[in-house]
Order: sequence, then C-alpha cells, then structure tokens
Amino acid sequence: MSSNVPTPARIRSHALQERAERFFPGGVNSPVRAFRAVGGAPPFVERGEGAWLIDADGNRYIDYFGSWGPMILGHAFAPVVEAIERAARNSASFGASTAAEADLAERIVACYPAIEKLRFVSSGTEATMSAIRLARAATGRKIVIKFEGCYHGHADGLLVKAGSGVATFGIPGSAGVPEEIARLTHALPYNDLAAVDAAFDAHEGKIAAVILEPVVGNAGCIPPAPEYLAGLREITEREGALLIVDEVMTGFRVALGGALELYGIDADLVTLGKIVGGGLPVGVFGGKRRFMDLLAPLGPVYQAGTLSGNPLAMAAGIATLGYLQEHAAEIYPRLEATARAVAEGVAQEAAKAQVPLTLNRVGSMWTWFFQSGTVTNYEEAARSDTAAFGRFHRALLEQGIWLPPSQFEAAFLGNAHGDSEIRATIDAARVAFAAVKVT
Ligand code: KE4
Repeated sequence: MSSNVPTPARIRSHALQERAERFFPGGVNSPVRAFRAVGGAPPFVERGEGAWLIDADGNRYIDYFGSWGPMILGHAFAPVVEAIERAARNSASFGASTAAEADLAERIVACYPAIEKLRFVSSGTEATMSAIRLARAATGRKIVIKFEGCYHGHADGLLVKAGSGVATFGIPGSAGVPEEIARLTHALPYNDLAAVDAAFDAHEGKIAAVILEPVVGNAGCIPPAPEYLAGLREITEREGALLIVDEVMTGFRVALGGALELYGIDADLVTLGKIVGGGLPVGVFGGKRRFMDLLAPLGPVYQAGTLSGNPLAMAAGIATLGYLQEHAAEIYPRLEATARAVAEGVAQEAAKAQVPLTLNRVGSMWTWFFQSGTVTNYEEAARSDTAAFGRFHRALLEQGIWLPPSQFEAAFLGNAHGDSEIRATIDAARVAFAAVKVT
C-alpha cells in the first residue's frame, strides 16, 4: 500500500496507485516508474498532448522523459496517430509478412549505412540479446565486454556488475542471474581504452563482442571522450571481435543517423528501439550482411518473435521516421537550440543558487548531475547527490515539470517543446533550487 498521503491535487492517482499495487510489483510494469529513486508518488498519466502530459486528476506537466525517448515528435502527433488508426482498421497483427516491414526497413537503412540487413523485434532488450547471440555465433567466442553504467535491457548476460580484480569477470547485477552466465560478461569503465586493451590481452581470442551506448544515457548522459569510439572500432577490428553499438536511445535522437552519423563511426551490429517505433513496441538489430545471414532461416542462429514487425508498430515507425527524414533540416537544429536553452538556463539558475551542478548534454538528451565534478564515467556519476536530485525532482513535479525520476537517467525533449516550455522550466527550477538547498 502506498504510504504517501495524497496531495489534494492527486487524489485519483493515489487511488490508481493503490489499485495497481494489487496487481503489479510496486504498482508498476517497469521499476523506474515507481519513483523509488526520487520519492513521492507517481502521477498516473491519462493522455499526452505535444510536450505535455495530463494526469488522472487533470494536472498538466511538461514532459522531459518522453516515454524514455520515443516521443521525439511530441505526444499524439497527428501523422503518427492517423497512421496507427489506418493500420488498425486492417487488423492488429497477422504473424505473416507485410509490405510495411520493408517500408520501415528502407527508411532505417537510409539513415544507417552500417545496416545492410536487419530484423525487427519488440524491445531493445530483444535487440541486444539477439545481437550478442549473433556475435558469439559469428566468432565462435563467448566473452562479451560491456561498460559500467551502460544498460542494454534485462537479458541475463547483460545484468552484470563489474567484477573486482584484473579478470574483470562480471558478477550478477540482479538476483536470478547465474554466476556462470555473469562471468561471460566483463564490465569495464566507460571512456577508458586502456581497460579494453587489457581485457583483450587477458582473454586473447576469447572475446566475441564489445557492446556500448555510444552516448551513455543510463548512468545519466555521458558523452564519449574524443577518439573513444574510433579507438573501440580499431581494437575490435584488430582483435576479430564485433563492435555492437547500442543506439536504442541515441538512434534518430542525437542525429537522424544517430551516434554513428554524429561521430562518423562504423559498427558491425547496431541495435535500435524507442524512436524507431514511434512509441509502439519495436526493437531492431542489424548490421553487416555476413553476420545477419547467419540467422534462421538462412543460417544456424535461431531468433524469433510473434509480434516482430507488427503492422501497427511498423505504421507508427514509418510515420515517425518519415517525418524526421522529411523535416530533419529544421527539426535537429531546433531540438539542439531548445535543449541548449533549457539545459543551460537551468544550470545558470543552479549557479545563482550556489547549488553544485554538472551538465552533460548531447543534442536533445542531457543530465543535470548534482555535483561539481566532471562526469566521464559511471564512478564519477555515482558521486552525485541523489537526495538533492530527489528534492529537485519533487519540487519541479509540484510545479508541473516532470523529469525522468532518477539522477541516473537522461532527460529528453521533443519537437513540440518551445519557448513557453523553456521559460516555465527555468522559472520552476529557480524555485526548486531553493528547495534543494534545504538539507
Ligand atoms: P527495452 O527492452 O526497455 O525496450 O530497451 C532496453 C534498452 C536497451 N538499450 C538502451 C541503450 C536502453 O536505454 C534501453 C532501455 N532504456 C530504459 C531507460 N533508461 C527504459 C526505461 C525502463 O526501463 O522503464
């Protein structure tokens, strides 16, 4: 039972939370939604309009998590809604091939030259899990390298923490993950090429792949150091391991062609999600043909999905990518300008209030870390004052500004955010920083 006494403004959300807790652990279908990292009771959303969310009690919020990335064109964007409605009239799913799958694939490969072939799945987790299986089959090797603070979904082999000692063997990051599986994943510090070299030296000929977020979003926003991505490409090519770039969050976000375009890098396999489905469940893994053709029914690597390529999801993705491709020249500069204005405007309010704050931003994804140091990896991110972030989050929420409910998440905005949302957010932050300073 939720212990929070409902504020007058959230009576209905409170009742809905109590009902939800009868059915779902913590009352949620994904843990971060429970607000455990920031405190307070999560509002229940009834609808979205552009940059705004409206909760079950009619309260309005400027949305800065956008369904964790997908809603780059804003909520209930008419071309996307209409595309889904049209597709739904033909039935929701067939479990058979449709033209729409290749229609969306054409748009994806136009944005991602690294993707010669791809396969649709229904989540980012499925995409990364499948890409790793493919990499192990392609190389005949077992070990996978990931990086602390990077999240690639909840497949067993990716829920690991950095082990201690040189071996850097992963240890389970969740109950239920057998150590035998965790040991096959090594978690290294992000932005540290020497650590990657050392791991390949220690496990020569045994590492199948390196997987990373090209811009970390899941430790809060952490950009790659200059030459880091190129260095990983050089090491993996030299060592015969696959480079898997997980663009589930950064794809179509930091540029139309994602981080691969923004930083000019190539990858053996790429994973996508979020924006590619326009808010409906779509994951993608794709890359070089010689790897993808190892998949059944052509090759020995099995992977499947009842709702893979679902027609409604394809329709939402086609409408979203189509609009982004047609209007990229004005959308991405606009996202950059809006995100810069709000992220830096709030940081300036923190400075005026003498609240320690470090801003990391890449395009329209960013994080305000409540600390004064630089944040270039997870260890540095973890030094942030999460209690202060919690007070900031709650103070903003009460003023109608909804940030992602964790210090270790990226904030996003979309094409529907404009000057009035920027001004309202900066004004609310000025008030919130006064609350933050109260220990
Ligand atoms: P899903 O299985 O949640 O669709 O995607 C997993 C995933 C894979 N790769 C990256 C880079 C991701 O960011 C994610 C999922 N992101 C989180 C937000 N940090 C999803 C939100 C949630 O878990 O509720």
